[in-house]
Amino acid sequence: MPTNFRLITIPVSHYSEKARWALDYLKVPFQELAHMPPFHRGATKKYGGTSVPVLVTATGVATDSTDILRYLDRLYPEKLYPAEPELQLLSMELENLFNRTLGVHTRRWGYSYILTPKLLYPRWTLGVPFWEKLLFPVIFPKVGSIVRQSFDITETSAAESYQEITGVFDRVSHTLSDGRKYLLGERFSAIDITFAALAAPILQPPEHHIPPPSLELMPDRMQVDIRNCRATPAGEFGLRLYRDNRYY
Ligand SMILES: N[C@@H](CCC(=O)N[C@@H](CS)C(=O)NCC(=O)O)C(=O)O
Repeated sequence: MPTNFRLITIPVSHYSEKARWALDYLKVPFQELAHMPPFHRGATKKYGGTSVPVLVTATGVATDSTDILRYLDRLYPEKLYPAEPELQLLSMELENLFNRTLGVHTRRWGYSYILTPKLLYPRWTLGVPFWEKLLFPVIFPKVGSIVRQSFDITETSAAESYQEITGVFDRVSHTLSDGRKYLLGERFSAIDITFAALAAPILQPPEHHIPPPSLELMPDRMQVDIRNCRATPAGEFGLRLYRDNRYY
């Protein structure tokens, strides 16, 4: 069994949270190496990664959150992915939908509201080296504008991304409408982790490792979107997963 697991993250990154959750769930001891943008680039580059999370072990490196979950699934007896052929299709369809649509749009929606030094500081600096923290005020103007550009943050981006998010939530609510406990049936899986971790920016679960501020401190429209998403069956499900299945 490889030892010395290290997970390179950006504290607020929900794809990092997906990998962190899988490691915690499997009770794998690991060291988190959190970095503030753009310093994550230096940390990931030497392992061939361009984004976070990156998992480094004594025997290998995984530079994508889904690759990390698949790697852990191969390594440990407790299974994250279903073995049943009849579940493979739904598993793949939902995983792709969450990775490619939900994660992309919860991030764009979130950054549309929180791209201010005050709101971003705790989300980018929790657990990072102290000298990165010190540099936050210096790098924020430049990195903030790169984030604005690369995620296409505009006057209308929050509303556009909210539409995409509600489309995914509808799909999840529909899947759960037959009374199943988890997305693939009665057993908790990587697909549940992927949904809840990537939905976390718009659900703001109290159990998240970055404790959410009270809703009243958030911009008004952001509060409305969070309350609306929380009230859906998919939203209640994501919050329940954090309450019942997010072990630290
Ligand atoms: N497909 C990747 C996506 C990861 C991703 O988008 N990570 C973002 C943080 S949430 C990131 O590293 N952004 C900074 C960058 O790309 O330099 C995965 O699932 O690991």
